[in-house]
Amino acid sequence: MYSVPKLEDYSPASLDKAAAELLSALEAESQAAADAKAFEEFRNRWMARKNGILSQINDMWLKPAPGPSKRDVGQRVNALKTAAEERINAAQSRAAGSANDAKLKAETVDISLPGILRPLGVKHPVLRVLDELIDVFVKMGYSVAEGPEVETDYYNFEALNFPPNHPARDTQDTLFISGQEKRAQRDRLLLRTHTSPVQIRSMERLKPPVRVICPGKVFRNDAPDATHSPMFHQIEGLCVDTNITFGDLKGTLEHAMHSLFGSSVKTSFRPSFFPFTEPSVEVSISCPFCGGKGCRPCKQSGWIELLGAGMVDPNVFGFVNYDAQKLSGFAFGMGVERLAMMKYDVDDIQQFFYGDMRFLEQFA
Ligand code: FA5
Repeated sequence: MYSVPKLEDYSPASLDKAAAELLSALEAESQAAADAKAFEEFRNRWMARKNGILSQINDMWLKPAPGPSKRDVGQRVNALKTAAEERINAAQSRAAGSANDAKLKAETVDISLPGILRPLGVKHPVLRVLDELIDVFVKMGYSVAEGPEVETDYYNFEALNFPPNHPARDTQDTLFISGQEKRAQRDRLLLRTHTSPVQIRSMERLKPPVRVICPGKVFRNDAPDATHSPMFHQIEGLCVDTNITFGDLKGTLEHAMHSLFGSSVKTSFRPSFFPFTEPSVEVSISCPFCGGKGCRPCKQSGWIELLGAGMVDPNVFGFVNYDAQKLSGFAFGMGVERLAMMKYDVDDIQQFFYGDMRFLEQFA
């Protein structure tokens, strides 16, 4: 590395030689100072007040020069200082440029790279079936009504004509809210076991004729298995008017099942019992997988039971001050998960609640 020599000879020729050596060292070091750190070192080595090369030539060349040579040495030292400043400025812009280049390079966006694919969310299969059914009934002139998931005993049981000791009121089926003992039986809170309370709430709110569907979550103290879940969805239907007959119920449910499963499915109505409908029925559809021949989903019977329904019991009209002499109506309640299981050939109801992406992605 260059170091400033002591001058023995102050003749113009040897002054020029010493100046030329210094210039070429300056040039080489300036070129080598490629980044900010190297530039800093380079500048300090040449410009530092104490012991920088430019100070050294002042002290070692100019100060000791004999009187007659002072002018020659001074001119060269000044020229060298000017040259050094130029090289330092040039090196500074090169170093800044390289820092800028590095910054730009780091920030470069490669627009030829494929983008990050963000998976789009889709409707959950249960909500899909729910919305599809709502659509079918809205087209038939029904409106949508909702009710609370935490219900009173009155709406969930009493106004629906459940006698005081009906087994459905038992803690075996119903999830009661604790600490309700001080309240009257009818005001005690529970998680609704079906969407039927919304029938009562709707009739309290509306004058007949009434056509409502009531979708929502319901809760039962059922142990989870392939067809039971402690939380599931129901969609309730209620139609009240003058001259509503069982034929209207059959026609309405047949139309809904055809819309959901295709026009080739058949419906079957078998007698059943619900306290709030009389007569009551269990409705099954012919198995959409085997067409009624018998297969695994329909347990070889050719039929799949989907919902409960019936004609509104006149006692229920009594609770909402509807005139049971003039009015008649039908109601039904479907388990939405069970419908979704049929529609999408899902053999375990729990799949709807695991949140397993491998299952859910099939509906994307
Ligand atoms: C009822 O809940 C009546 N409220 C239905 C009704 C409404 C009848 C209006 C008459 C008039 P049920 O307990 O059968 O009925 O339940 C209705 C449907 O809910 C069943 O057909 C089934 O599809 C579904 N379901 C019942 N329990 C469960 C469960 N633990 N998990 C998933 N789905 C269930």
